[in-house]
Amino acid sequence: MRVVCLAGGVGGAKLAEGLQRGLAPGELTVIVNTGDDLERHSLAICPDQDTVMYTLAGIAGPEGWGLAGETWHVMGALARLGEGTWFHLGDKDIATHLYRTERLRRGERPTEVSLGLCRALGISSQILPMTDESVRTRVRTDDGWLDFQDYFVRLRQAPEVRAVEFAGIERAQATPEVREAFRTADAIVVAPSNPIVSIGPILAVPGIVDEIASARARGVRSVGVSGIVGGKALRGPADRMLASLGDEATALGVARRYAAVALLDAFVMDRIDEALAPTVRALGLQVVVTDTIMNDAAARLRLARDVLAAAGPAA
Ligand code: FO1
Repeated sequence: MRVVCLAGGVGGAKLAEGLQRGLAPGELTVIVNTGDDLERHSLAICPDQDTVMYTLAGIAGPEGWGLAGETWHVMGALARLGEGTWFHLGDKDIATHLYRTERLRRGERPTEVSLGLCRALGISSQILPMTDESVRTRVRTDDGWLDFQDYFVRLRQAPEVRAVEFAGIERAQATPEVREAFRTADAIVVAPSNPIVSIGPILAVPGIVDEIASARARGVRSVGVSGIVGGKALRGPADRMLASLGDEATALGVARRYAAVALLDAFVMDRIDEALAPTVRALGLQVVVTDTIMNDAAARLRLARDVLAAAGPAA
């Protein structure tokens, strides 16, 4: 069963890891958000791609991003030189950014670099950037526009978000690899990532929504998972962002966003939100109510199996 999973950072990576374990090697393709990408210390950094990559390789750090067993000597040395070190890059993680930056400078496409990293780390799944063109998520706060990582890491998501833009999106294109993944998919999964700044940029890449619509027209089922549980984001600022952008900060608010772009056949939400199920069903979605909190490897695999069951022909 070939599965295409759309994902952002930590939450998406956990479900992707469950899917990878529930599928045969090579059956999973993860399309990752690149709107969070940035350049720091002259290095090309792709946080969501790397979070998914390290998680699928079983080497992710304790916070879910970065690497396990890190040391921070380079950051310490940069701080002594007076450089800003608010974006923490571990010593081993820096090797990934050196590898990527070098290959991009030589003219490789971001997709080729990502596939090279997956091979080097022995990952059986493919991780594809949503596009090879540069797209940068920016958020408008009461103090003006901010680059995404300025808002997310440096300011710890404290400001209210009044608007979001994906700079460069109009010049972006779905890559041949992304198109091929949708054309050969048996199921599409939308991970429990932030619907606005993780899944939003992927859906905004010209061509991607059309590929999803074509896949669904040939009978491929598309299943989304809510990252809002009991009115709270499992991680990050999705709940506050939904509210400040005028949506309901619940699983229903997430379902409404996806229903507005006719993205899904089925929606998976937590047992705690069961009372919202009839309203979500009224949007035309099949609803699966289950445990969605992925605290350990067993929970990731269990949720992945529920999602795959909802995506299967018998659902
Ligand atoms: N998140 C943080 O909260 N603080 C950091 O210093 C930080 C550094 C970092 C370095 C490399 C990387 O791949 C990810 C990193 N992240 C960090 C996570 C990341 O920026 C966010 O979780 C995502 O962009 C949101 O999906």
